Amino acid sequence: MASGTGLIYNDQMMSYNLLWDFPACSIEVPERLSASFEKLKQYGLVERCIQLSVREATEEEIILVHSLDYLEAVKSTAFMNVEELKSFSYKYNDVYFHPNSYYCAKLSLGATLQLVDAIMSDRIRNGMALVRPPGHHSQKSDACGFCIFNNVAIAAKYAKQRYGTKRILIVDWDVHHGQGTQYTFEEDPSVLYFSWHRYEHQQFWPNLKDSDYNAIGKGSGTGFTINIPWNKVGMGNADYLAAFLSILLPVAYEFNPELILVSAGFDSAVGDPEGEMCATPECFAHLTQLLMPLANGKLCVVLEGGYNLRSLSESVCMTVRALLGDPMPPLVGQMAPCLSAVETIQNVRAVHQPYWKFLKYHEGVIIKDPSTKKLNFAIEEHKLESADTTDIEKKMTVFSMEKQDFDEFMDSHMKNVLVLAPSVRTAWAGDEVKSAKLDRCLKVEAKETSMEEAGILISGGDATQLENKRLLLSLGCIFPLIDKITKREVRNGIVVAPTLSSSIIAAQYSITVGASRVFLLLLGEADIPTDVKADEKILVVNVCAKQDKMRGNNYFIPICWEGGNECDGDLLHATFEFILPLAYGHRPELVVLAVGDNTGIPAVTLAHLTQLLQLLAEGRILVISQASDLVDTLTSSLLGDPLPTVRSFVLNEENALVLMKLRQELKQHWKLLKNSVL
Ligand code: Q9C
Ligand code: ZN
Repeated sequence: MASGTGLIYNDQMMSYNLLWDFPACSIEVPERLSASFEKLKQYGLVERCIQLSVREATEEEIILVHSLDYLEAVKSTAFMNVEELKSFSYKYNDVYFHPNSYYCAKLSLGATLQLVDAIMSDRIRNGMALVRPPGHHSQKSDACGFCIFNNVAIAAKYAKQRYGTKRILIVDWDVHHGQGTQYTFEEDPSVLYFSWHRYEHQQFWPNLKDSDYNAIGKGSGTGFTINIPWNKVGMGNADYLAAFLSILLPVAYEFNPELILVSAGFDSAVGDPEGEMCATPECFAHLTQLLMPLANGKLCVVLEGGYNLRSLSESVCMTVRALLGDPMPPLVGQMAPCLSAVETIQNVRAVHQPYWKFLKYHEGVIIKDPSTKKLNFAIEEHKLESADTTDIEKKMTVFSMEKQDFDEFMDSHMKNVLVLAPSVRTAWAGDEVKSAKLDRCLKVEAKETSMEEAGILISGGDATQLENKRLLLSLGCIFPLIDKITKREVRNGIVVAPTLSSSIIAAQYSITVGASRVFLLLLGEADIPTDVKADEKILVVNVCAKQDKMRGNNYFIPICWEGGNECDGDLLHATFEFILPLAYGHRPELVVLAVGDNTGIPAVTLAHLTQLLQLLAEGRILVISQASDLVDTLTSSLLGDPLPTVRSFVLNEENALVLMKLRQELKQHWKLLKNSVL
């Protein structure tokens, strides 16, 4: 089992810079690297990573993507004077050359390949390469947009060639469209390219039609290019999260990559002069951890853009924290994507409908005339999300901030989102269960619980079930675990309990000991008392077999599989389309996951669900399993081990329709459920 996070940095990649006045390129400075590395040191993150060394890429590696002529041309820049460099640079679009550019471009690519090697040979689990020049705009015979060699595209070809990697996912969260990467793989179904980018209906650089939502790949690669064009600035945490949950993650699970490469540009973060977006640094930590369950955790993060040094360095640190498996701070801001983002998401889902199973049951049609093209755009938008006006106003002020004010804003923001990891990751309590995984966990002593103590927590419930001694025994295990989790002595916990009703009492108990909001996800049959259903502090989602369960309010949500026996993909589908959007919207301080013993859900799927739920509530989750044979799998997931992949992704049509209907009913209240304007 591969463990550890690799980090590659070398200050030799700072040895080139812009030598003449060229405003379009003035933001790409050597300090981008040193600022990021200094911040990593400040936070003590460097010593927690495994440092890898850089090397120069070979010519053979460079020509995996680039032409020989282009390689020779770039090579010749090492001997040019400033005038020659200038005229060479102007042959391309927004890129500059320096006598050291060729050398640094070889180091930048070599560092990326070193990271791929370490991950593919299981020496580390994941890692980040802090490199410049960036790569994703460069094409077969062209430098472009500060990029000389396409690090990530070459890395994908290299992994295919050297390790026989069959499916590679490239996630390009840089605020610009990585057209170089798209062109490299547009006909290749073995490389799925996902990119979001500032687009503004082609008004934004590089102003290509190829960046729009309807550029989806060619030939046998059709459907394997996914573009998310943002048609306005100011996109934030909720917009990025919505794009991941409603498009990327379901597709990625269906694609089942063996390796994930991230073109990690942080010009998509708040304060960046190029992007003018609003996502805060911890958003990138969430994006990272949302990808970590895939590809056995083989995640290779490679720096691209990012031009606000403060925002860049904080975002780099958050990404590295996520790779290390640290608990995530909650995402700030209203968890509501804006109208323009929803329109984009609707269009992307509509054009990709024929290629991905999970989109088959999509109600959307393509919006030809989006709100951003209308004259009264601002008014229209505020109508749809009047609740968010303060949020939007806040966003607008960030754009106009002076540097000093921005740094103050960041100082206070980063203090607010600082999360300290408990020294123990996983605790358990109860009878001996045969699971080697529990050896790596803290055993917590059960304490005797009286009927009164437990009974107080159920008003109007069925008191006779409390006579069940076994329930009291399991509560004696559950309460101390919740105490330890809420006191931050341990991050998460697991217990085997004979009945799922203990999970309802667990949720109530955690409110009495101070949690403001709890998310209870119940997989299986359980009687839920009316007062719990009505309690807005406890969001209950109950995944159960077909039966007559009335919803009634926004805080008790039964997902009843009308289609009977659910298929492998149904729960995963529900997780992205439904469970995670609700959970992010609720902002719980504790998650309780209760797993019944006859759910029919494959253990692997449960492991993925358990890992994904750890993104909420700073990782505070209590898992209550009815079946002891699931303990091994669930504990492994709580410990943060890399997960086996989900092989099949079959959806039951009736069940998909159930989710669609529920989403329509609930999306006014839970706004992350919006993936179309209908
Ligand atoms: N307003 C990367 O982020 N255009 N490249 C600059 C100045 C070029 C960005 C225009 C932007 C290139 C890797
Ligand atoms: Zn960029």
